[in-house]
Amino acid sequence: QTIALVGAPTDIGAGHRGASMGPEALRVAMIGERLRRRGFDVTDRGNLHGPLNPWQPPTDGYRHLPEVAAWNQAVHEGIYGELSQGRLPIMLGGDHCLAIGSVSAVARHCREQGRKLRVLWLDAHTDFNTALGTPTGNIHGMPVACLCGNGPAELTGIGGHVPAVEPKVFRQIGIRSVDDPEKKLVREAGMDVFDMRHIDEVGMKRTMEEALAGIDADTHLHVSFDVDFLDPSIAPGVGTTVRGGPNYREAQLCMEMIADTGRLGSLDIVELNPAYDKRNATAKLAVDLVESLFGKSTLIR
Ligand code: DIR
Ligand code: MN
Ligand code: MN
Ligand code: MN
Repeated sequence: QTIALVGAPTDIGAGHRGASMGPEALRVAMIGERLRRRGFDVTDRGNLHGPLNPWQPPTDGYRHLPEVAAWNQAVHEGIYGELSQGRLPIMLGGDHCLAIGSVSAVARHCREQGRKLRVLWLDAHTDFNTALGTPTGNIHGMPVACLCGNGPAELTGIGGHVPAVEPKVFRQIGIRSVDDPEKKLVREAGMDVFDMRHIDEVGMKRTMEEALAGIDADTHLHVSFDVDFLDPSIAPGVGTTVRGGPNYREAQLCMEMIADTGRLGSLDIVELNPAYDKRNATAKLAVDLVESLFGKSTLIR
């Protein structure tokens, strides 16, 4: 199977500038070459295009809603096109608002193919905010809510099926920052959240067994990897660091256990912000972890 790299160079939904440089940082860290060396056929489809970041304050609870919608429409079409061609897309973000476009595309592909969908949301944050509860208006804090139909029509309607997905497709892992109004929404939606306390108490191994339970040969597995999932001591290159995240070995085990399912069908790498990084170290770390996600192991290959 061919892997397609799809760049989405924007920070349109973020609270800090610089995630727009993420795709190039991942290329400089040799993401394509590293996957090729592992035996994959990799094609770099270049970058999608969209509006510049006007850097405006929120309007009615949203920052840059028209621009976020335009970027997500482009991502939806780009990712849907790759899936339709039978390729495994890796979206190189860009901030996490872009998962509205990618996950809605994956959901549409799964509906058409009659396949089940599971989304692993690796993140410090639940990204379940709405215009009413958001402390910032930044739409990168809202993609899961929008995908579940709770958001503005410009975003919930991307892909033409509202809601794009049900909350039950998500397993959120690494969570340690949830805004107060967001907590109630997460509970009401019944979303499966494996927060850092859960990981501390039962360990990453059991957490991943729980998050991957029920995945079978008919399941398309999508991983939405917000780099702020990782502890800031190893991954400083993100705009919104939150202390107390997974360490290198925990993150690697997480990726290895996902690889073992053999069901990975699509991936987002988002929120990487080279403006906050040191010598591209966080991009290199992300690429190491992507190698594990695509099957690198110590004794076999
Ligand atoms: C915060 C930060 N919960 C917000 N969110 C995210 O602005 O909604 N930071 N996703 O990465
Ligand atoms: Mn497919
Ligand atoms: Mn996120
Ligand atoms: Mn986050």
